[in-house]
Amino acid sequence: MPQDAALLIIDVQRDFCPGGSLAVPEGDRVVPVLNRYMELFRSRRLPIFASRDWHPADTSHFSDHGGIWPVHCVRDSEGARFHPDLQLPADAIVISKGNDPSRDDYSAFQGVTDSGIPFPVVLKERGISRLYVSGLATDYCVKESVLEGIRHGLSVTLLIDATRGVDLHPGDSAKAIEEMTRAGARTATIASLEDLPAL
Ligand code: VGL
Ligand code: ZN
Repeated sequence: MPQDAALLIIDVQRDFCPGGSLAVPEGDRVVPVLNRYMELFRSRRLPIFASRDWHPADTSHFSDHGGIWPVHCVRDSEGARFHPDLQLPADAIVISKGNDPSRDDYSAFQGVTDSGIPFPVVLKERGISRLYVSGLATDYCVKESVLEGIRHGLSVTLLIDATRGVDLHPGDSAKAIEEMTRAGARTATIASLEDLPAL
């Protein structure tokens, strides 16, 4: 069975879910289906990465410092925690991004592991060439991560039943999906993957 695939779950954190400070409409709806994706990847012994937005309090990403967003996912805060129902396995690899106070860092490829290893380096070390991308938000971090993955030469599949968008402007998420597929991303759902003998 090929071992070059991995699951990437983007930013399924409290602040991006209903009740959070930058709530994505229906953001929490991705959680049950992501639990199924994680089960599937675990059963095939494929790695699971979970990125998190992890900002300092005084970043230019926030509107009180010149950016466009309300304060969200300040590192170590309650709002920055993963959704409580997301069943991340103990060996999931957490990727933190947005640490730099002068950059937005929408893409998980700008992130680092707990020991400071850049995400692209971890992918290379593990021989991962195919990424299955999911999470929040479709029109920002998911889109940027998918496009950057393709630029890095990876084969990227967007899990369309496990992503939701901000839609700051109506239609942004639909446009983002179009842009990702035009760039070469494939799409899949849990049913289509569960039916495959190997990912
Ligand atoms: C995100 C807006 C601001 C995301 C992060 O994770 O998509 N969106 N910061
Ligand atoms: Zn952010």
